[in-house]
Amino acid sequence: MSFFSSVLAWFSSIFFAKAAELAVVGLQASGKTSFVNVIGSGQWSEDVVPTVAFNYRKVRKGAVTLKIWDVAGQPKFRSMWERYCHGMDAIIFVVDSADPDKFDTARFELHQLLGQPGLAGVPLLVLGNKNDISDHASVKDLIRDLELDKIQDRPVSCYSCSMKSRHNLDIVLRWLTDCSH
Ligand SMILES: Nc1nc2c(ncn2[C@@H]2O[C@H](COP(=O)(O)OP(=O)(O)O)[C@@H](O)[C@H]2O)c(=O)[nH]1
Ligand SMILES: [Mg+2]
Repeated sequence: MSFFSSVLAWFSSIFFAKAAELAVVGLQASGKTSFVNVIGSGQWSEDVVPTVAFNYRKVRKGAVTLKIWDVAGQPKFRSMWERYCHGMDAIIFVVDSADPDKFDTARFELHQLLGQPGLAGVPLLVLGNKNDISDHASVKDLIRDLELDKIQDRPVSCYSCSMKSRHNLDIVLRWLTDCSH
């Protein structure tokens, strides 16, 4: 890189730097921490330590800084979701798309969260994770089972993806950088 272009890159990193604050919620073992690890460091692991309360991670993607709150999903932590989602640029709701027995609980918790008055309008990204497992639910199934079409007060996107195979992660990352400012 020439001297000029490196000075230019340095300037633009300061003046055009963008950031997004994101809260990642969803039931336990849906893959929230795996998501943050995979987009943060590219690390995939079969055994992730269950999250106690929350993890915070800052990830740089080009000129965009993603500040991510990874909140625990066990029942006793779900009442904290609202607090972490407050003031975020987006809420990321992760669901294990290969575990349909949990869809009812996931739907209940998601709609309970979105019903909080302080969170009106915050964009929602639903990730149907673990699509490397056969018989996973499609985006169409998730829209129906999680009743995503009933959410009218905010932008909603839903992708089928896998942290293990990294399927669709490029689209997800583009969505996240698009909600930065
Ligand atoms: N097959 C498969 N397993 C996954 C995927 N993402 C996460 N897991 C596994 O699911 C389990 C729970 O993941 P974790 O990230 O701790 O979920 P969290 O409780 O939502 O943070 C771990 O054993 C992960 O290795 C995926 O895309 N495919
Ligand atoms: Mg976790």
